[in-house]
Amino acid sequence: MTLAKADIEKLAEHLEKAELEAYEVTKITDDYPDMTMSEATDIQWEIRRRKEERGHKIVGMKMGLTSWAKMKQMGVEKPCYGFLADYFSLADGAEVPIDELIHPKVEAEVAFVTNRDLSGPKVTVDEVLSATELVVPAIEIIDSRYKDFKFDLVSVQADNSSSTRYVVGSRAAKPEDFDWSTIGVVMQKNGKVVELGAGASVLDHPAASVAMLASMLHERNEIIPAGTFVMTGGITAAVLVERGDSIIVRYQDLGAVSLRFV
Ligand code: 0L1
Ligand code: MG
Repeated sequence: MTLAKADIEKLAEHLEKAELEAYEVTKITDDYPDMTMSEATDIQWEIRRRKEERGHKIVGMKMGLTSWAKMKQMGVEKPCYGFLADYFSLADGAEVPIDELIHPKVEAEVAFVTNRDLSGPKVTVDEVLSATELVVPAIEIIDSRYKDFKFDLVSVQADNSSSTRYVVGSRAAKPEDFDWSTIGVVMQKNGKVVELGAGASVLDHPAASVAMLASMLHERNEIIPAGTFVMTGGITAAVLVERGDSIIVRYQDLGAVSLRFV
């Protein structure tokens, strides 16, 4: 299928409006069943362009659906990626106004900050680690614009991989400080443990997620520039939250990160 530029622009506006005004839409492949992943990515990059045109900064990237648990939960077979805009960032302990969101879920993640460009289809875990300045614990809030979180990989890639907000913890580590595949996380909701996991849930090693992002960007002749903040994907399954819920995620040797939905 070849989507016209006008269709890409129209679909980007449609999905971004749903994000900004916090309402659900049906998945876009219902109307465009032959849409390709590359066209979906064009829509995502058009949403990004629209935000930059209005003065927002892009402050990082995220990988999504990087664990078998998440792929199974959402019924897809491959990861996707998205961008993080400046207004997505929240402080640790923040109160999140739930009315700004549709049906948010939270995920425990680790994020990498790079110090060298990463590019090409075959970046390795070791190359990612040697190009990493810091690793930080983080919580991602995702909020698919699609009704009931029902989508396929193409629709979700167009919808900026459900990106909406994120929070980073106050403790950072060097890449060599831990084995990131065995780092443990425990998520509590309202004081009860709801999810737990280890770094290897993310493509066997969270750095493999950064390598996969480099490879997906390479398909568009893009790279991960030095200094990029990359959320590597949920170590745990995503947990639905409602007004009044408190979330705390404890990371092995890296402290805790928390949020409350108001
Ligand atoms: O960050 C994620 O893993 C989410 C990617 C998009 C799929 C979803 O909304 O669950
Ligand atoms: Mg995520």
